[in-house]
Amino acid sequence: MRQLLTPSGDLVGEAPFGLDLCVRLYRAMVVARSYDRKCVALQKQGRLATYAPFEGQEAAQIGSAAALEPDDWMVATYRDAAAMWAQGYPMELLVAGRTGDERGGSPPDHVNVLPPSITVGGHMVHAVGLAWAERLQGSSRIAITYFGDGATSEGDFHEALNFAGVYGVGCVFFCQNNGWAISMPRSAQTASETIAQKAIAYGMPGVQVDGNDLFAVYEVTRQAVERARAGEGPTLIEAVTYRLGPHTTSDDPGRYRDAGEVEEWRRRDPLERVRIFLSERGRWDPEWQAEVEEKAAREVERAVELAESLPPPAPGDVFGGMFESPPRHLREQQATLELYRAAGEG
Ligand SMILES: Cc1ncc(C[n+]2csc(CCOP(=O)(O)OP(=O)(O)O)c2C)c(N)n1
Repeated sequence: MRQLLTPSGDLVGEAPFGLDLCVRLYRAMVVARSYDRKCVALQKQGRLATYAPFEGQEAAQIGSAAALEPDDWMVATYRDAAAMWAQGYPMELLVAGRTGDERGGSPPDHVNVLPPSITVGGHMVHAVGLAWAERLQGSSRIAITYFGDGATSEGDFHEALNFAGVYGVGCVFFCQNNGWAISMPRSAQTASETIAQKAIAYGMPGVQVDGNDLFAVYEVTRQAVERARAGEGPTLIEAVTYRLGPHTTSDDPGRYRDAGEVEEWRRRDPLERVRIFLSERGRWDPEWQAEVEEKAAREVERAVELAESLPPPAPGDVFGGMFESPPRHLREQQATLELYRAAGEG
């Protein structure tokens, strides 16, 4: 397993970036954590629908997204808000999406990030299609897709990797192995020793990385992205990390996993090791931390205010989010709704 920064903050290889980028990415991880905790609180207040927290996975998401170009494609899941935000998805739309507002699923045109997939695994084939389409059009844009350990048991995972392997598609498969798929432990998910080794069967490199190590995640993703952009084909990355919180705000992990396991992973906090690294190089102190946290909280607060100040969607808007030309059954339902509304107004 590739590791560059140990849980105690020791650098055991060459840093893949300088201190300035390290500081920027640390700030981004603080914003991500602030966003995540805020969303959990908003859900408890009834201001969001179900929310899937990613606490513990910040390095996996921020480190990998940092290895992309701003217009590369990203196709991710309900748990990947940090990666999506880092790739340009407006935070207020991420929040709006979690209130159930369809407008949260329509990022601005220049943002090459698809709305989050709730269907486990189904989105990976879309990422392969996007990367393949870019190649056919002679562009050097690549795609990255995020998914969990549970998604590797879906047929779509195998179809996506197989197609990408056969056609040498420029797609990076980024698995966040966070130990659990709801209550299903990784050990019961697959008999493979690692998820990374599944790559062998599809004729592509597979790499296992410490997913709580910002440095190593950035390094391996950068290499995979460069390979993809050079036309050398796909890579499967297994980032070994941990979901510190519940599967979603409707889940009680105390019913299926040991509190000791969670404590053990808390000691491998992805933010803490970068904090120690920066501190030892004179780039961190408690006042600076307080300022970084305050700025992060303000950014999150602003996004929440924007999301909550959107005028309420009209009932008929629900028909507008999916099709350019809605199919007949939706047109019929829309007409029925209009009849009811007309009757109500009359
Ligand atoms: C096709 C499909 N099957 C089942 C579900 C219900 N479901 C939602 S999340 C989840 C577990 C996914 O685990 P994993 O892929 O490891 O990702 P994680 O939630 O841990 O990030 C399941 C089974 C779903 N959303 N889609």
